[in-house]
Amino acid sequence: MRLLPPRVRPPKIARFDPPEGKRLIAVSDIHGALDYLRGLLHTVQFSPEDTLVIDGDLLERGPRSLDTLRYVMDLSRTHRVRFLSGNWDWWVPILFEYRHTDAVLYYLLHAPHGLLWQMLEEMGWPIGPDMDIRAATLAARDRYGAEFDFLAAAPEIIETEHLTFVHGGLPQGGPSEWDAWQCMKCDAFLRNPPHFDKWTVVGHTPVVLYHENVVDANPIVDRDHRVIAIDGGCVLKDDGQLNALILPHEGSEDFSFAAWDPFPTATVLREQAGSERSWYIRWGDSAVEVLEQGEEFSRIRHRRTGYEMLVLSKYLRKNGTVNDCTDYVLPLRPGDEVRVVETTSRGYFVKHKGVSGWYFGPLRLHENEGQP
Ligand SMILES: [Mn+2]
Repeated sequence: MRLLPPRVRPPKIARFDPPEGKRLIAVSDIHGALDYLRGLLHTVQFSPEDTLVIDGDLLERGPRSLDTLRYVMDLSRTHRVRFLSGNWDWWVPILFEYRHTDAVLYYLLHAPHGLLWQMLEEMGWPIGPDMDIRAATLAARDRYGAEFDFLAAAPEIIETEHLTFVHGGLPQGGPSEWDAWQCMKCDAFLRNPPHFDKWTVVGHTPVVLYHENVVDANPIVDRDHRVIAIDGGCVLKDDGQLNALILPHEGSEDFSFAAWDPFPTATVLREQAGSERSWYIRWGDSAVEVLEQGEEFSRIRHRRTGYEMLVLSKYLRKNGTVNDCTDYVLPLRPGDEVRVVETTSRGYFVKHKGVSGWYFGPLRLHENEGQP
């Protein structure tokens, strides 16, 4: 959602003191992927003893924004849940304060699965280029008052004694200079963060984008600047995952992580040496020249770097770019567990401990894997 003024208003900052000695779990960028959220909460055995902080971008881009919002609202009645707003959750200001009707209509017509789209569809309100978007949003507000109130109540920043949670990042300067939208939209915060006394936990920028040669979706802990970036790229990246940052209690620096993705698990049966050289072509820097077009794989040259690799032909786009991909070959040993993202005639594209790459040996797929 764009078209906001460069400065909107100061962020709402909520102070929160979690109970002592209880786990603190942070998740970000769920993006309407309810199955990832449920899977991850099951994986970490989330219980009423714990606190869950949702670090923004609960909604949009994924398939089930309205269901995901309702799930979190229900969850917060029985569990300790704190939700702060990301740039994709800011429906209330955008619809009812700034009234960006043209942008909202454009978005509705081009992203037919977001929160407002799902509300209107549930209401039976016809969506089309000639619709009265103002009337539609007011009708949605009448019908979905509880949902909009929940979103409107979200701060942009949550502070505990030792931690600051914010979706994008904190701009230079102090709270009086911060702007709510910039806090949510601060891109690639980890490239140049200020130093903070408190730990700052951010999402927004998928952590894979901070790496050059490998696709590594694990959270990044920058101990010098005291920043932790946790966005595992769920929904946005085909091989993405939903990460959880887990603190045994507020104030602990004994960080651990868990992740969930929907891919089947398999066991590696043959040793494989990792590649010494690899490249990760990613969104925003993905212009390629096709050197040899094949049915399943094509040889391409990355235009900016001249790097050549094989990519799945289905990843080639008509506009001369390519879906995120890598030629990295994972170092693996027999017995390693991997998650299988793609099965091809050359081998498997898999994830091992959050790192994506190729494996060319045999696998044993696990059966009867229970999905939560
Ligand atoms: Mn975001």
